[in-house]
Amino acid sequence: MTHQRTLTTAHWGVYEVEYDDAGQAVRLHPFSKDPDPSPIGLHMLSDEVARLRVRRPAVRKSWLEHGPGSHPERRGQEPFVEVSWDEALGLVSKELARVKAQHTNRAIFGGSYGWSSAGRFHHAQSQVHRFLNSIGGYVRHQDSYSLGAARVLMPHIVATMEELMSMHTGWDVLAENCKLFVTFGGVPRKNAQINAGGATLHHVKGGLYAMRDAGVRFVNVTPTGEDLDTGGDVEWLAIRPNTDAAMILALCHTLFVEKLYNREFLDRCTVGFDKFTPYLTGETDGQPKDAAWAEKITGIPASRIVALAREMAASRTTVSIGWSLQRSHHGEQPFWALITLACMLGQIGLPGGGFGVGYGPVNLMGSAHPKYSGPTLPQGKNAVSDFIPVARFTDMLLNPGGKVSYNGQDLTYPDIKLVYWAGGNPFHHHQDLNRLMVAWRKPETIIFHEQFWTPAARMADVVLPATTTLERADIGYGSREPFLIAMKKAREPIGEARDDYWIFSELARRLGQGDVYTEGRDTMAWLSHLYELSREKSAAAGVTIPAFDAFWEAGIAEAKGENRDPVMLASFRADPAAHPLKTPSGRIEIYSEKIASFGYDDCPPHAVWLEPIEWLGGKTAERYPLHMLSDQPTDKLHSQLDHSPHARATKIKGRQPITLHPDDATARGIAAGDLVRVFNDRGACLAAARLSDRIRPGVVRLSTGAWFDPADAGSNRPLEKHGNPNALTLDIGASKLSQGCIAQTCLVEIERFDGPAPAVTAHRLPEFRPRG
Ligand SMILES: Nc1nc2c(c(=O)[nH]1)N[C@H]1C(S)=C(S)[C@@H](COP(=O)(O)OP(=O)(O)OC[C@H]3O[C@@H](n4cnc5c(=O)[nH]c(N)nc54)[C@H](O)[C@@H]3O)O[C@H]1N2
Ligand SMILES: Nc1nc2c(c(=O)[nH]1)N[C@H]1C(S)=C(S)[C@@H](COP(=O)(O)OP(=O)(O)OC[C@H]3O[C@@H](n4cnc5c(=O)[nH]c(N)nc54)[C@H](O)[C@@H]3O)O[C@H]1N2
Ligand SMILES: [Mo]
Repeated sequence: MTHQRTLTTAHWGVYEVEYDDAGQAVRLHPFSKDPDPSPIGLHMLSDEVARLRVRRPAVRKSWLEHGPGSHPERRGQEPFVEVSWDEALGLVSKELARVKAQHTNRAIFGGSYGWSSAGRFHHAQSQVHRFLNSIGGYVRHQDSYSLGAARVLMPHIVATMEELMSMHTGWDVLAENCKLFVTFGGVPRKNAQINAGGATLHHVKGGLYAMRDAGVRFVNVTPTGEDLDTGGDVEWLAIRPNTDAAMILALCHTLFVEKLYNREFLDRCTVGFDKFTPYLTGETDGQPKDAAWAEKITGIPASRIVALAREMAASRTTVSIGWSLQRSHHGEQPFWALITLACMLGQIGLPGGGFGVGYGPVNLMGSAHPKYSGPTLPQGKNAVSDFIPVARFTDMLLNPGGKVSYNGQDLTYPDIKLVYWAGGNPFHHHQDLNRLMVAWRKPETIIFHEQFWTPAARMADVVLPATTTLERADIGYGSREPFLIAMKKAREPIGEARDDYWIFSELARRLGQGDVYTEGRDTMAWLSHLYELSREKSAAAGVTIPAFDAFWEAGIAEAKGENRDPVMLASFRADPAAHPLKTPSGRIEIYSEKIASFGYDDCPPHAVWLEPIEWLGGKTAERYPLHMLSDQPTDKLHSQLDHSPHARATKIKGRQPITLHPDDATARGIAAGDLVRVFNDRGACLAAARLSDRIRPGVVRLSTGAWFDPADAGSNRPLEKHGNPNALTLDIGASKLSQGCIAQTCLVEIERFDGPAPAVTAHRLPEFRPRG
């Protein structure tokens, strides 16, 4: 007997759920329509994944016995006591009411950053924000770890990152028209497994291979030659990390002195070029930003930089940049320099020419499917105006009342007493986790909703068990994906897990705001309501989707409509007056008067090269001579599913592999598979050596995602046992403009670890104690 399969959606793809005769979901299969499905989620139903579920509401022992604020230094080390839902909801609602009454809603941090799961209604971050708004507001965050620097810079000079991401020229147009594709930071297909809300058809492999078949030439500027696979030849320029701005400026310099730039485009579509050139030529500081200068900084031969500039000017060229480049100190600069270079080439708005701000980071960019907006849960109004740039979380906890510059404003850090998190893992995403562990002792109460006993959940006071996408009904939608997915509930929740929506509804009810939060709808009523709102908006944008009942019955819907803007910024190029940008001048700003008015020494009004605080050309490299890149993991999304069989199979001796050049390994007596200690002044972690000659000597790569596993959570700077790079990274802002995270600016040293290796304990359950 065969059974009807249902579909489910994760950020990394759609899966088909197989059922047995008893109607139990037993297996997941790749989505049959997807040309390049991702294996990340195939084990989501497995026992190994279920083993680490949070099964019952749990409260840290001292907090339960002695109340909020008791022994915060014991977070992460003390046992939990499991309690009933009724008791847990009573404790949480009473504590929220106490903090509101004693300290106001300005003492509640609900920034709650994180990717949560796919599914538009149960999106945990939206749910927690809607809930906290319904009870009087919370201190929020702005921007993301993904795009701290670029998200703040780009609207000043071109357009918001959201707009730019959704208007990238499609892979089909690139294959037909582009002749030379130059990328800074590769086009990593491992990253394009993901699209926020759910990739449905993975098109990056097909896109790149079609470009190769059409004869496009590829140049990849990156410290790791492993991040671009076209199935054919790629020229790899192994640049020193964090020096791309210097290389791009030198490309601009060659175009300028050889008069290879497009004056007509600059005059018509940009402002400020003539205020930038005195810096480029060295008139302002005595240093021409020429190829010889850039060679010393970047390690790329001057002759190759000069020749590349000529090749770019002579052919239809797209220049692309990965997001990791702006997750670095002064990370605004490579982006601004790239836009400046693209303006000088003058091919913006032409098919196959211009720029991309990330082909590769996610599946969205390069999609030829129509643009329309999907269902979103309204979050209501926040009565609290305080916010922080997202990556300044530790600074906020450590410095209440302290000041921080941000995008032309002076912000004051609020005094946080209660932290509420649903759908994120700060002990994954934040930098310098040893510093965060100290700051984490400051709040009186930390509440988490979690599916799994993650490192962050273990560090909380109250943990409420949340369902997974397989245990609830929802709608799958990813930007510029062709399909909407009816995510049918595939199985009953494990343990006593409840939907975030149910938890917040109950809390809102206890706090007298039940109707405000639920508007009287249950899950299915919300799904059809949000879907129908999205259908109306789509129709206005010329995209048709079927009515909700037909969609739910069929299990899938295709969004039909035209791809109206197949070439990025084509209408702007054709007539900038009729299609102005939202910048102050309406044009691309090579020089920004607005940013000039902020007067920031670390983000001047045009693209520049500024030395990062740590890099291979600086002083710290004498002690820590290896630049550590912490890129996104191939086998999972951030920390999600780190314990699944798929991700565990990539570990060596249970640790995260760190990639080193064989010369760097030999110099340190390290062989492939050896355990190593990676360290700097901020911390140390264990990892396992993986050797590759596809990495620039002096650079190492330790992907993120291994669950943070400090040997002794109570001590300062404990040894991290599992291979989590954020035990080592630096926690300062990219600049006063953006305050973005700078995970990619980090020097380390490595040695072979010969001692008895401490066991990895990250995937063990915490200790539970009966009450009393
Ligand atoms: N060193 C270094 N650090 C980095 C980066 C880097 O490049 N280098 N990258 C940064 C970037 S770009 C990002 S985006 C961040 C990512 O950081 P996060 O988004 O915080 O990481 P995730 O592991 O995706 O965390 C999501 C959490 O939500 C939980 N969850 C999933 N679904 C639900 C749900 O329905 N309800 C509830 N209550 N919980 C749920 C998951 O179990 C998981 O613990 O990391 C950043 N950190
Ligand atoms: N499988 C998987 N895919 C993901 C994610 C995941 O966790 N897992 N996370 C998603 C998220 S939230 C985001 S924000 C995106 C992030 O997308 P990106 O920021 O683009 O991804 P990274 O993997 O950090 O880096 C990509 C490449 O940039 C190179 N690189 C690093 N530093 C430099 C530099 O200074 N110069 C140059 N030229 N190259 C450099 C690295 O070697 C790496 O190969 O990925 C998304 N995709
Ligand atoms: Mo991200």
